[in-house]
Amino acid sequence: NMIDLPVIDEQWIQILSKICRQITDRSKPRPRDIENRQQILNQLEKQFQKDYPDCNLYAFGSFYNGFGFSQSDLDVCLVFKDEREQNSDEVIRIMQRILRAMKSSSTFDEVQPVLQAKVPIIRTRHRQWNIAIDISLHNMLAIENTRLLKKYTEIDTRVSELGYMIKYLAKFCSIGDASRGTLSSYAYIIMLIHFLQQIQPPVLPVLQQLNDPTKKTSMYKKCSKWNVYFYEDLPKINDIWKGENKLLTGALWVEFLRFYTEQFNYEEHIVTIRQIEPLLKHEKGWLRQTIAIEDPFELSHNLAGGLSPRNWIMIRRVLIRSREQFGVKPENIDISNPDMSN
Ligand code: 3AT
Ligand code: MG
Repeated sequence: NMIDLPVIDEQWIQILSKICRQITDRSKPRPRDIENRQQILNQLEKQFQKDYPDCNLYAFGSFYNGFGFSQSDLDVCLVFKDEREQNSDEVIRIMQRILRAMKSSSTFDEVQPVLQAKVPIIRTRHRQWNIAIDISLHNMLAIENTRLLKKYTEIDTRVSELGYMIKYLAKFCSIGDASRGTLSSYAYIIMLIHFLQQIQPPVLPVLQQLNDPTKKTSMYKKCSKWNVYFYEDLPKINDIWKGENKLLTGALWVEFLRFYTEQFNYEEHIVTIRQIEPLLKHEKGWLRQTIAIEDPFELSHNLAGGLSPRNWIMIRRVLIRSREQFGVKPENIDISNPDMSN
C-alpha cells in the first residue's frame, strides 16, 4: 500500500535539517527559564516542608525529559518517605492542606484542584514569571517515564530535534492537548521513539529489552506493580548499540511523517516502545478504530484512550498534509537563504 514518492531533493533535505535545528534552538528553554523553574521548585519544596517535614519534591515532564519548551509548564510531584499517601482519603487531606497553604501565598495565582484528571493535581501559576505549574502526589511512574525519555534523547541528538518538530507541529495545529480530546505531548514522543526503533536501520535501541551481556543484571525493577526496568548505562549503550542510521534529521522527519501516514498498520498494531516485536490490538482488546499507544511502563494504559474518532481524523489530516508539504521542495523557496519566518 505504499505510494510512489517523488525522489526527495538532497538540497531540500539539508534545508529541512536546518529548519529542525532552528525550531529546536528557538523552542529550547534558555538558562534563565531553567533557573526560574529551579527557584520555583525550591520555593515550593520549602513551603511543603513546613507542613510535611519528610516530603521531597521532584520535577518531571518536559522540564527534565529533553523536550522542554521555554513556555512549557512545570510538572512537579510530592513524594513522602513513607507510604501513607497511598490511601485515597489521605491523598485528599494532603491535597486540601496544600491548597490552603498555596492560596494564602502571594507567590502563586489561580490555585485550583483538577480532580477529574487521571492523576489528581493542583494547578497553579507563578505570579511573577507566569509559569504554569501542575502539582501531583507520589506520581512515581511519571518520574520513571521522564527518565526513560531523557535517556533516549541522550543516545542521539536527532531524537530531541525531531521531538521539538512534532511538538511544534502539534501545538501549531492544535492537535496536542489530551485534556481537549487530542493527544498529549508525551503520546507524540512515544510515537516518535517507536518510529526511530522501527526504521531500518534503526536510530534507537529498545532500552527496556537491552541488557549488558557480560553482567546479566536483573531486568526487573518494580514500581507500583509495574516493571520500570530499562538499560541506562549510557557509556555502555554506546558500546553495545551501534546506530547505523546516518540519515539527516530532515530526512528522518519526512520518514516519520511517511511512517504514520503510509506504513503504520493502525487496524492491527499498537504503538509501543518496550518491545521491537509488533504488539497486536486484539492481544490487549484495544479494538477502537483510532491509533492505540501503549504507555511504556503502565501497560494497561492506552495513551490514546481519550482520543475521539473525530479528533483522530483531524490528526491524520494534519499528518497527511505535513507529509505532502515537507516531502517535496516548495516551489518558491530561496535555497541560498532559507527563511523560516513564513
Ligand atoms: P509539555 O512541554 O508540558 O507539553 P510534557 O512532556 O511536560 O510536555 P505534560 O506536561 O502533558 O507533557 O505531561 C507531563 C509528564 O507527565 C510527561 C509524562 O512524564 C507524564 N505523563 C503525561 N501524560 C501521561 C500519561 N497519559 N500517562 C503517563 N504519564 C504521562
Ligand atoms: Mg509539562
